[in-house]
Amino acid sequence: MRVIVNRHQAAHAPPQETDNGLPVPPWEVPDRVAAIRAALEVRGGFVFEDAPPGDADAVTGLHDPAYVTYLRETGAELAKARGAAPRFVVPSVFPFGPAPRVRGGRAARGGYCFDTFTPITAGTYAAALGGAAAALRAADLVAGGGDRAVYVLTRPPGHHAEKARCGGYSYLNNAALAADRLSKLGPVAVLDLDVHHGNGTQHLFYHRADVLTVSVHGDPELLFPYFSGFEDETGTGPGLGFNRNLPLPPGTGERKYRPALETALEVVSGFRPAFVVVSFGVDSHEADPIGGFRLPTEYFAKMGAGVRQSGVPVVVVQEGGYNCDVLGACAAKFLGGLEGTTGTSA
Ligand code: SP5
Ligand code: ZN
Repeated sequence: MRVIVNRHQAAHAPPQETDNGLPVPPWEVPDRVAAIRAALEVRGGFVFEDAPPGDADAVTGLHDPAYVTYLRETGAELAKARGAAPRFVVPSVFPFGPAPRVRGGRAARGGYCFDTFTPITAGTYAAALGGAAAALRAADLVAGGGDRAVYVLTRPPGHHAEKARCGGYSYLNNAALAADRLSKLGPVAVLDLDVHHGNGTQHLFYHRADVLTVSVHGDPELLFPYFSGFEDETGTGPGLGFNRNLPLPPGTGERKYRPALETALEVVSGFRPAFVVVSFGVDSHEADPIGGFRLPTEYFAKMGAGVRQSGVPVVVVQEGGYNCDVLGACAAKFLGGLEGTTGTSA
């Protein structure tokens, strides 16, 4: 299987995230990608390819051009920082209300971001754009018919990023960009298996019938992103009926996950997609520090095998997963199941 690598991923390495107002060490770190790559190299059968150079014009079809400019220019400003000047920006205010005014940088920080977990650094734009380029390259490979499955090994993640807002460690929505490109060729299903709801992906396609979005995740009443991912969110306008959320309680293990995944896969198959894009997270693993689910490593092979049953070309995009000791094994299991080289049916 081909693995498209984002060579710029390590340029994004915020020194902290902010949780309930307190600075804490970041969970979303460059070592995550290194750990996965090392495990895939040991297992063998993967061909690693660098993504082509990123291109802002390739992301502004889905993302707001002004937001993309904001990411680029904020990073360029931070690159000039000297001495005691801050090395990242994070919002302190979130412009809300009937007519929020966003005149300057401090308001823009909160206008273009929905949480305090997602700092912008000097290297964020390069890393995020590299991930987008990797996802688009993977889409082109499966579109070309030569590859049945391509894995996008990247960070920062993407599935929480909306049209004009970062959040949840996500800046550009890699999976959504791949899905949007593939949607020019036929119907696309996005299956989100990260433990957190893919609110950004849902948001980007909520009004569209040509891209189905299906997500299995922790109940947002109790888990990030808290404001999105409930069962009654089903799409709007022409997109009504083309969004499906399957929230599950904290502590979910294989017994509760399996029927939800089966339902998700049935919904995907019923849509008769030409392509499937998987937002893949390992934060549903029992050893993840923030997910709260209890899936064992072996189960990831069954997840991959389940996706294989769709029978259509698949782009797998790496999203979350924060225990570097298990990331590689789980990714290898999932991709093995997807290829049909390991695992049994879900
Ligand atoms: C892509 C992705 O997985 N984004 C997830 C963003 C979650 N951010 C909130 C993290 C809050 C961590 N709280 C720590 C509790 C530790 N027991
Ligand atoms: Zn996640």
